Amino acid sequence: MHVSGVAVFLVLIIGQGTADCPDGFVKHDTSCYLFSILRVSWIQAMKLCSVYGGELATIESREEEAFLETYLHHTWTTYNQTDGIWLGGTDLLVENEWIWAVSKEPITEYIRWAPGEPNSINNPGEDCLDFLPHKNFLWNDENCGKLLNFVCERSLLEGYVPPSILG
Ligand SMILES: [Ca+2]
Ligand SMILES: [Ca+2]
Repeated sequence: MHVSGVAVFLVLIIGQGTADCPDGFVKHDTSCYLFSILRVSWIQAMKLCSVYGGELATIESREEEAFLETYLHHTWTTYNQTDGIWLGGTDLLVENEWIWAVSKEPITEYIRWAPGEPNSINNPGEDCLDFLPHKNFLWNDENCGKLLNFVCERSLLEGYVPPSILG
């Protein structure tokens, strides 16, 4: 039985290495990404990503940013595209304290604000994070009710439990 135990172990290792993303997602590193040209508010985007078993994308490194830029350049069409694309960051809870909404991790390690951002202009302010294809994908704080395209991300890691914000 020892040999079959090793075999099972190897299958698990191989299975983990070749884990695939669900249909419609693209794989990069340990995540799967889905770009949607639907135009929705930030909270609607959060819910839709949850339905897809993920969350609004979090960008935690220059490398991840570069992947998303390349992916979006290839996925991008002129059909129904918006000026910004929702990401999973917000300062809805405490003004000027930006966090990744699902993990609650403060956005401090990797930051990529566009010049002059976050500026929280107009009423009711701008508490949700998007990035701007027409500005080299630099970041902006945006009115959470604005209707934008969005990117979902879900982990490929073993034991990953998709976040649920649907209650
Ligand atoms: Ca991420
Ligand atoms: Ca802004």
